[in-house]
Amino acid sequence: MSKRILAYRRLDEQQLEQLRSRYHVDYFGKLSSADDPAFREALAEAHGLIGAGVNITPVLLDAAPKLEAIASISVGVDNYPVDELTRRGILLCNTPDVLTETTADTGFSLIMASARRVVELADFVKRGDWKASIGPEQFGSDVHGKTLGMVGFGRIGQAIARRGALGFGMQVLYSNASPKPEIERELGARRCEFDELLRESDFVCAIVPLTDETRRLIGAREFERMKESAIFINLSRGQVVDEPAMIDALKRGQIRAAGLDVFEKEPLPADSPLPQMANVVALPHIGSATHETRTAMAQRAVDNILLALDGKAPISPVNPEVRNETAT
Ligand code: 8YV
Repeated sequence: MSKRILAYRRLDEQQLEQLRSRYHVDYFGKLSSADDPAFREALAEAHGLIGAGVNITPVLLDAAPKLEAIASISVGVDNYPVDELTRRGILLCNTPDVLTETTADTGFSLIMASARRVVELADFVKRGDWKASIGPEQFGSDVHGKTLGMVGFGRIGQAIARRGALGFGMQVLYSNASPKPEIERELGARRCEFDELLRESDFVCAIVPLTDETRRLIGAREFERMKESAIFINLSRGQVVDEPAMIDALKRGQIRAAGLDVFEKEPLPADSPLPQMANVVALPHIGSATHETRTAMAQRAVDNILLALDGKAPISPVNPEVRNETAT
């Protein structure tokens, strides 16, 4: 019982028990702030961290001198200074694969809800405004048969494209650092230049990891290149988009609508105009948020941290070079 794990995201009883049977666990199921003195105290003694939603800065790492490994309950690792962790010999693990299909479901529900104005018109019924047959001012746009442009074509991007191509007969364009010949064959997808994708797509769907290269990848210039009828979907990170430029494009009718799961600041600040805009469907970052998937992600993180603290190869390391292991 010499090592200690600091858990700062909700885990279920059975998962906590799994950790407690091996190590001492400091548990903050609902951490409000990384400045919480009790959290800082636990951090000073922690060999392992398991959690999500806290920006792990070099300053926090300085306060965690015993730290050997971190298991993030997320696939995105933009909350971690990966190079700095590697320099310090701290292993970082994430949760790929287990959230792919659920997050793609969220992406597709944003496509459908934005195109068919589902939220806006459901509210219209709820308000009691449905007094006569609806007219063209409330019509939406088709999804089937349209062109889906994927900005980023990793696991989740491919899963969204599969839904579009096989379920809705959509043409798939994608821009991605590397070509993906297998899925091109499976879906008839085509890799193209970013500007061509912006120009040709009816739905432009951003699903890239947040890095220095992708920060504000989509701004005024990109919205200008999209069709007036385009619908923009963001399922990656809010910082991938220049949010004021997007709001401007939506207000001016430069694009038709947006379906957003992520924002520059989360939760959305009270003065954000986005929730009030009729052509915006805004969700509270629910990409992977189903009972089944969040449980599977937490379980993957539990497995990762136990393996890592045992000196074994975790299932999904982000910086395996810390241990000279091979990524799986
Ligand atoms: C959640 C995600 O934000 O896994 C990710 O990278 O974006 C989402 O699943 C994450 O689990 C933190 O709550």
